[in-house]
Amino acid sequence: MEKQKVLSKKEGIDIGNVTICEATKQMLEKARKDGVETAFDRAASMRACPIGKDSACCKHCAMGPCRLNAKDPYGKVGVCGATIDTIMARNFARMIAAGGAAHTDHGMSMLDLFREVIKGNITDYEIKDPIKLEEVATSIGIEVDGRETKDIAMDLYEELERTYTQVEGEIPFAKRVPEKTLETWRKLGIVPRGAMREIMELMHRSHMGVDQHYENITRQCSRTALADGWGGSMVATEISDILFGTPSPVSVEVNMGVLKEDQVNIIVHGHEPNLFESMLVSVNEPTLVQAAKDAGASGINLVGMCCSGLEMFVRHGVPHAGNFMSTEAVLVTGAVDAMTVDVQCIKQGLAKVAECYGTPLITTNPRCRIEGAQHIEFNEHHPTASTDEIVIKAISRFKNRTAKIEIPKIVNKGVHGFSHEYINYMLGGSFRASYAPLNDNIINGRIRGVAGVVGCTNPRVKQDWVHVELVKELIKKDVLVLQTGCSQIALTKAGLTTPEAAILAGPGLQEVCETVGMPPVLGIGACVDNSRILIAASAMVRQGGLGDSIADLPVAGAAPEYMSEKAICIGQYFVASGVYTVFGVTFPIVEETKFHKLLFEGLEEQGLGKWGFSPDPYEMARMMIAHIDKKRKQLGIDKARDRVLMDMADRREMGAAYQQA
Ligand code: SF4
Ligand code: MSK
Repeated sequence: MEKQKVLSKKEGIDIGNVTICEATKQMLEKARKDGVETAFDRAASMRACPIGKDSACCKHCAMGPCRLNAKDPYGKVGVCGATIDTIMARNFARMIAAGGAAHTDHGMSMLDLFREVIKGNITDYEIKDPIKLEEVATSIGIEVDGRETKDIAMDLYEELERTYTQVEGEIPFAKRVPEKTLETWRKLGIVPRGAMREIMELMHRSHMGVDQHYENITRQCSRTALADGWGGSMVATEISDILFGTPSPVSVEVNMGVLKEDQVNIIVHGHEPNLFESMLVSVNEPTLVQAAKDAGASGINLVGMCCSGLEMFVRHGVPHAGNFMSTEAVLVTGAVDAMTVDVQCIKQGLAKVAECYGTPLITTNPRCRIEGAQHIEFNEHHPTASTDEIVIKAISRFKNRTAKIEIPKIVNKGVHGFSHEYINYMLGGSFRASYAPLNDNIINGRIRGVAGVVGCTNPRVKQDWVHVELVKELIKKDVLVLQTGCSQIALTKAGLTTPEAAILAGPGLQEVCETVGMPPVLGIGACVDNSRILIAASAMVRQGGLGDSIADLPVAGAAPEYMSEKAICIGQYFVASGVYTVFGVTFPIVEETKFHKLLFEGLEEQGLGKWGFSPDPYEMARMMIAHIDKKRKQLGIDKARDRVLMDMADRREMGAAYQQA
């Protein structure tokens, strides 16, 4: 095994302090013994650049790079004269362009697949959820009554293609936006056109010498981010549901203990469900199962990681080995016989760790190749050709395993798969599916409000800890939590995604959870599925009683351990949709500047949401709850909550008095 640089004890990380994930800790200990480096080590040995961290530098042209002073932000300008506000806004814009491009490109791939399936050019996939197809079509004005599924699907494809290519006008899913929210967007000129146009314009405007007013740049940031949230990402989610099935609650196993020493372990990591769906077919192919047995394995064990894993466990109950910061650590088990990746959040460092343990790291998407990894291109026209080949490689690695195997014996269970459709059904029942019970319970105060807690893990903070502490605080204060992305894996490992976790919730939320039989923390999908939260928020507005726009709702969002540009784009589309959104870790802006004031206050004054920042989970919870309470007050429902809480206390007192008697 090739040794890597081992950090000296002095430089080395304090393993007990970089993560609360016990399995990851165990593997970091093993990695240290094996002389293998991970992102935790690199983060500790590489201090974040203080100027870059504040976004106070610009390298948009060769007159620079120009570095401004965050401590005296207006004391200096770039060579071209660009101010700190212009420089920060342009940097922010480019993060949104890149983050939005990632999810919209993924959505476009799903739409390409959909088109080829409808045309009959791809036969390995089919429309699994025709009811959802009709619902989505109806939501954007496509006639469905008495029509063939194929005809509806073709019309839907043609309409949704505009999400990407539309040059003028409003994208199709703008029809789903609550009227008052849409009115605000129209007034501000931020209703998105096609994502390609918005991203192209944002890149143009952030070029040297173009848009040099931070307010104008921010408007295009919002428009581009909305083209992702209500466009590319929403298409990705809806088409994935139509093709692969709409999730409904399923109990899943999470953590590294899902690996099996006596089986061929294959991990799929990335974001696109089509690769994973095909992998599921290949691992069940009788000849391959037999080949695994012939190699001495008792079977083939397919496991997910990161968002690919989330797509698959909500649809098929496939076990999940861990979130973003555990992807290198899982290879250290020595038990992974192949790790297959497609796009997004795939650390280049995986190649070195995989090499150390003799695990084939296999890239499959033409967009993502990694030096040192093998490439087996996934072709949707013959999907199992490549996934079969990957399984064969994994079997061969199993047969020739040389790495010492150590699998942490930790498995946690959670219930996930709360799609918008299922929440609707769960609350209202099959005959009158509706959001009325949710709104009623918010109005009567049992549920204080709703929070979306989403996003990545990041080695700059203790892995999972900020997510878990924040969510515990929120549910304790009767805030129902919706989750997407890597965050929900952190919460499952902490035992908070089971109905039994209701006991940790405040009395009002606990009562609702127990009545419905749901967890206080609802995992709803991958990071691209934040669109489900937007749809749920729109349904709450339409249901009535909680105001006329998303900005009126007693809701808040957070990405406590974010790391990706996708997260910044998601944050901006939540803010532009009307949601107060708090980020942790770090925020790429100098405080006390005009651009900071605009994002953290000004956007709310325009009728949108606003940004917040705190690295501390308790402060973050306090900020979110204060916002929820402010919205309750504006809606005139703050008194109802006081009454309910009094009722609960009274009830407890009465119970105690009864027992004493
Ligand atoms: Fe410097 Fe202006 Fe060029 Fe940026 S665009 S590198 S601030 S000269
Ligand atoms: S995978 S963007 S680390 S949530 Fe979607 Fe996880 Fe964040 Fe990637």
